[in-house]
Amino acid sequence: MTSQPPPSKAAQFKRLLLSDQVEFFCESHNGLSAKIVEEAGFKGIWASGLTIAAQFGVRDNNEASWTQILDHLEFMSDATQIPILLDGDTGYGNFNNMQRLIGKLEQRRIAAVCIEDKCFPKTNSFLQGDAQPMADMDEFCGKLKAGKDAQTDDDFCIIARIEAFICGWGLTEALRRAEAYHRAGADGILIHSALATPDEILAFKREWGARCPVAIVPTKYYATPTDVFRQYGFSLVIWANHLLRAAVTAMQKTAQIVKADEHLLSIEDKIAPVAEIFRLQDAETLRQAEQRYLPHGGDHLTAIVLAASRGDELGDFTKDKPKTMVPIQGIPILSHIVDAYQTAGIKHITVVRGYRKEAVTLPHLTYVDNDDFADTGELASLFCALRNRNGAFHDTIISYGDLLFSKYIPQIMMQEPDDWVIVVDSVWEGKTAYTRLGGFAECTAPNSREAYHASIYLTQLGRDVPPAARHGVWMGLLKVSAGATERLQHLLAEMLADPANKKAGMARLFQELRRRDVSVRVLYTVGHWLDINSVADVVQAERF
Ligand code: SPV
Ligand code: MG
Repeated sequence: MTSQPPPSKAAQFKRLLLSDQVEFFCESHNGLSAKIVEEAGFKGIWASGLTIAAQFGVRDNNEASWTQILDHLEFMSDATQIPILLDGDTGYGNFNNMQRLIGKLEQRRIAAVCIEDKCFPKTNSFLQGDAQPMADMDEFCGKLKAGKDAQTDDDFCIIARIEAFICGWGLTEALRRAEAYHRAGADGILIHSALATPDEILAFKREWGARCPVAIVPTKYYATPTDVFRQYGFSLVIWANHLLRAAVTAMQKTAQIVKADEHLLSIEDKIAPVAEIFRLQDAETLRQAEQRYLPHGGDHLTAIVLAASRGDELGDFTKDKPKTMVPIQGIPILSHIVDAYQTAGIKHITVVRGYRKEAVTLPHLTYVDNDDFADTGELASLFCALRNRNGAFHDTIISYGDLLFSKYIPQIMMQEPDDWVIVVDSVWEGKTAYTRLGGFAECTAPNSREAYHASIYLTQLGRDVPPAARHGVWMGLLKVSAGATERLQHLLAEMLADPANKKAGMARLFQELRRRDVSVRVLYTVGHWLDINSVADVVQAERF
């Protein structure tokens, strides 16, 4: 079943405008306040000319250019999913400017615009309103028509705002204009009043009836009970400037206190914590995207090297140090491993030590000790590393301390989004050096040219996979996503509670994952690794 895309912002707005109940829009003046309005549960935003001008520090007299307003609106629109009704002043010019405006608003997913019948540059309605000239009615009708003709989305709405009461004209003029604007194609009327009582807007609504939806801005008649607006059948109530005014009071108080105190103690617990700002900015989504798209970011990647065992098979090589410290080409195996991880962008590397732990002292690594190494196995060492982890879980690569591999191996593993990823070498027969074998792997498909493009998964892993089922050899590296690393820790705790698993190796983990139907993604490779298990391997490794 395909899910329906959410309705466009314009469609949402139109639905609200035409709904048979009163709807409430709240002012916002930038991306942050728009988000706050949305989170508060409002279904729509009033992009107020007054408050946008004020947050710029300029007057509500078209001092900010219309393109500056547009740029600003884009932030508000990007930050929210609910429709925005722009207070478009007088349309920033004549019919031609209005047409360009509509095009630009639609591009920015602004749902609707309200234009008022005054002259450019306009003045705020509460500043000597009755001294303000009104626009010529016919010219304003032309502007509305031009706007409606310019819109490409049928749902885009144009609200005609009548300033007849503001400019000292009466009800008759208001109704005459409402009728003309309605005929010119306006989707709704905004009737404005600067009185402290709702008398004018109620008189208007009584006469106008339900010929088209009516919006109001109760800034001055704020004491009127909302039920009155409901009873009169208004469509839209706009709280037009209250967030900016709240912010101004809070900012003034805070600035005065900090200036006087010269310290932050009296305000710190009265203001939003920085974490709240990050939340509003959605820093978390970026963090997750960085994990996905910045393979060299490093900070979110970790590696665990299982290096607790002696490596008896190397004889004298490991008398006074564990296998991971045996030198190859002049430096310990562990240095090669660290080098490969660091080149792949993995900065945090944890090494599980056991045998002759004092000999494992390379710098800039985190060490965790499995002092019970002689009587426990790889899973116990891995559990030690996870349990002693510092802080959050990260994408993690787990590998052995005696394994040489090329840096491209961890790189390709980290790029795979799957929770569990292993690398399988499909060409192993005849290579004696690979005899210890992390285990034979049977996969959902053998390695082939097609396998390169397909998603292949592990079906079983171990030494006892029948020869006919073997698609390759597990190289001894496992990538586990951050979320799965947390699950892995719980799984190991569960498994190790069973004494039978005390000495269990990694193959046992894969059996358990299979039993639980956990998919393990397989990446095929050919070569690029070496498992040091004999003196002969040490010699061969000199050429690796
Ligand atoms: C605005 O919010 O900018 C308005 C409403 O236009 S008013 O300030 O009341 O004119
Ligand atoms: Mg305005």
